[in-house]
Amino acid sequence: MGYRVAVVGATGNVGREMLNILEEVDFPVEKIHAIASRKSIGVEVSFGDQILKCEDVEQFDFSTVDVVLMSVSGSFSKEWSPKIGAAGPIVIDNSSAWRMDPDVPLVVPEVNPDDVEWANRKNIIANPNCSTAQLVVALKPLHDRARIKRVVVSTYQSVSGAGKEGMDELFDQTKNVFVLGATPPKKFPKQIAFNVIPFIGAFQDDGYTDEEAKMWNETHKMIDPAIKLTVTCVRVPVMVGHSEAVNIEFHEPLDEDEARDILRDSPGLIVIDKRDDKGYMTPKEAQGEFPVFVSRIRNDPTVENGLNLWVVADNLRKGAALNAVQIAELLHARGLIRQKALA
Ligand code: 2RA
Repeated sequence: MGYRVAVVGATGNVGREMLNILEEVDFPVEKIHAIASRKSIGVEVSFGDQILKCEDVEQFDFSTVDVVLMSVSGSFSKEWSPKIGAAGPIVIDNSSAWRMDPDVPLVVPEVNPDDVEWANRKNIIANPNCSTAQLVVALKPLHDRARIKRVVVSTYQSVSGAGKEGMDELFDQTKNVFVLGATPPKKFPKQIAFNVIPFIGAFQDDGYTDEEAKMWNETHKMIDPAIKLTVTCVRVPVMVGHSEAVNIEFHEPLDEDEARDILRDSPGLIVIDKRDDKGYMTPKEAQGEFPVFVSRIRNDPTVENGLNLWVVADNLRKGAALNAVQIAELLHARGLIRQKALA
């Protein structure tokens, strides 16, 4: 016996990964539904050996399931998550719609697992933005030891963060550069093939982008509002895997050796940090993996108690689908999913 689970947005990059990971981690599933918008009704997606046909979100009776994993736009989630939550199941939402709602916990299980305890306020739990998820897994254990004063991050975000259209655009432009000349940008504001774009999301009045603001707002909600964090988010021509160059200043002394030991002992992290060609991680190597990888751990001698890190993860996994499934596992472990399903 297991839970009745629905994945909404099952045909997208992250929705498909949610189905893959539910199966890979052996989450106790009694019945699984792939849900999508009307235009995708009948589209087939796989769940292990099973082929699921997508069902129409408008027609689906959400009171018949226990857990709903959502990978949809913010506007869709704003409309649907409260309705679904009110129908009974707990909603784990991957959009930005609910992350900063004071009545919705924003959770990375390695960082703030106890926040799932108050998820019943709206029956919604938010998944952070991909670039925040991998960052906080690395920051939290260091903050617990030496209290972070300030963080400066530069991201190197893969095109899969912008969905399948982003991946198609990189693929097509790269091919076309050799045969026809590059095709004009559609999904991204400028050519992404053989280029980098220092802009993700939308500009705010202060000159930062909303992608950048998400990183400090979400870090404050999950770890500590006293952490000063500044960031530049950059799109790079990588298919999957976000990387981050992270400079941290602590209140208390913490050197690279102790930081390496702390990170090695922390959940969800793998330290790959040797000073040779195999001693650091790249996004290509992180693709398809569960952990967050930390490399290039170095003292920063230009500030008191400074440290530099290189943090890499699969943005579709830890940055999205895996984190959502880990939240479901956490709810299961704490008995917070409707128990009648397991009776
Ligand atoms: C991106 N962070 O990489 C976004 C996806 N959530 O575009």
